[in-house]
Amino acid sequence: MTNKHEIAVIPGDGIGVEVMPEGLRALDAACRKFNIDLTLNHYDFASCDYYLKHGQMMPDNWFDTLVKQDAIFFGAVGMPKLVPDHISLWGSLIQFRKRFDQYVNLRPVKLIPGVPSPLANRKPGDIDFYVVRENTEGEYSNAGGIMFEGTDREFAIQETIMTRVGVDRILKFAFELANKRPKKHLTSATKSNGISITMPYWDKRVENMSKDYPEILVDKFHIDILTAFFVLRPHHFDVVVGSNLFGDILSDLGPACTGTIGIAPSGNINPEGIYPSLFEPVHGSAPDIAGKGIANPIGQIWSAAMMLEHLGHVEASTAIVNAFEKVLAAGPDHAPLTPDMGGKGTTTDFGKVIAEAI
Ligand code: GGG
Repeated sequence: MTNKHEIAVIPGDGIGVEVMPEGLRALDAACRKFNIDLTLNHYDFASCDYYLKHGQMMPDNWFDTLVKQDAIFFGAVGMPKLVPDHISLWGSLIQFRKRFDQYVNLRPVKLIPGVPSPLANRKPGDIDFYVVRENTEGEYSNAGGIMFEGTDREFAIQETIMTRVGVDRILKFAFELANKRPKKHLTSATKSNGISITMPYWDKRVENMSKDYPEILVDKFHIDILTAFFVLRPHHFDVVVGSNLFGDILSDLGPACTGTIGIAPSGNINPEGIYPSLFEPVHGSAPDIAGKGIANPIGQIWSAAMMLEHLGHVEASTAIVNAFEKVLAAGPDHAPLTPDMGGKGTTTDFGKVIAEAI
């Protein structure tokens, strides 16, 4: 294992620009402590500012530039008042996920001591699971179009694509993850009563793969009742696997059940390591609070920890997680937590205290 890595740093838009320095501060502290040598390469593209200057979200050579990096550390994308969201997302994050074959979007959901859950009577340990989101196909396909635009016959159509390779590889990742966990429990998100072709296909692939993992308890729920169970019975879950859209929805809802979406991290992973993986907070650019200096930096900091683990530095990763857990446990009276956690701290105050705790 090497301790030298090239990291692309892309803050993006909105609060991405504010939380990124805190992610880097935590990375720096952990790397100093564990003698990890990171070269940070900063890029201003994959942002709406770049789009407004250049008419596209990224330069033509973005792939060749980023493919040489060991990982990509990303903030958030989107300035919907200036650039339509589908243009900014398809011009940046979705390009990374598809072209770098980051087919796993791994999103931990964990109730941390000191962070009050909005759900009644939940304590740390009750909520501790992973959402595994398929990240390169499914509902996020660009296949379709609008016809007869501007006439009474106008219609829009967009296809969902589920390939056997695509479904099987995300399921395999999820089964393997469940197999490593004590509960050995996999839940599949589906909607095969209403979506009558692709979802039964997904169910069939789950059933087929479960034969290779007899020790894993497998259940499946339609997405509507599954979202209700996230709120009513979060302790039920261990590893939850879903399509691109369902995984996206569940991985916002899960962290919301643990107190704030501001703490949730994610890894867009190419498990084979052929291409760089990308680590980013689950939250978006949050234009409503951008520029106020109050964004919670933990989603970015925890994403830094996930990136270090992915690069093979488990101790450094654990040091970051232990540090923010310690600061959170201190509570808003003793640490400068951000307002979403009941504190009065700024993004920077909060980030500095966490870095010091590493
Ligand atoms: N850091 C995550 C981010 O910027 N998300 C923006 C967004 O709209 N994401 C949708 C998606 O992850 O598919």
